[in-house]
Amino acid sequence: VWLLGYDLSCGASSSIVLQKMYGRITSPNFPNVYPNHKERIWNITVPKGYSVRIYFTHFNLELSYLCEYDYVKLSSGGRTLATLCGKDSTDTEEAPGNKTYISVDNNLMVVFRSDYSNEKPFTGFEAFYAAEGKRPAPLVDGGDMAVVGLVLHWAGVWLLV
Ligand SMILES: [Ca+2]
Repeated sequence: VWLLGYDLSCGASSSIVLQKMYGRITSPNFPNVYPNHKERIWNITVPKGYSVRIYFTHFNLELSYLCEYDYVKLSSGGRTLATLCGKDSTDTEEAPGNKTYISVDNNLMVVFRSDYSNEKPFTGFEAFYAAEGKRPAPLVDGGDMAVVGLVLHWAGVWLLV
């Protein structure tokens, strides 16, 4: 938790707060080559009771041992869900491929970081995220509201009668 707060305050100028139910994020300059020495932080927050699911439609970062150079890091609930780099997973590095990742609470932090050089040009990433509820909240809530309205209406009619 302390680390999360630290990251947020340090990267405040480059931190992007996202509060929509779904969206798209990409590396800087996507679909073109991403710049060196860049850090970008997205803070995705959805309503309480929901989780954030994210998947990658494009992923091409510089591969380095344990993703030390360039990476995309997914964090939630004060812990790292994944540190991603390269194009395909190896024995020691993970690339997302078709995998989806889900937050442990209603917040997902995505950090993109590139170091000072690239051996080749790399195009970075494109990802889509969406809120995922344990219950279909909008429909149920809407239904409840309609029921409440109906009861009030009946009460109104009853009062008039
Ligand atoms: Ca690099």
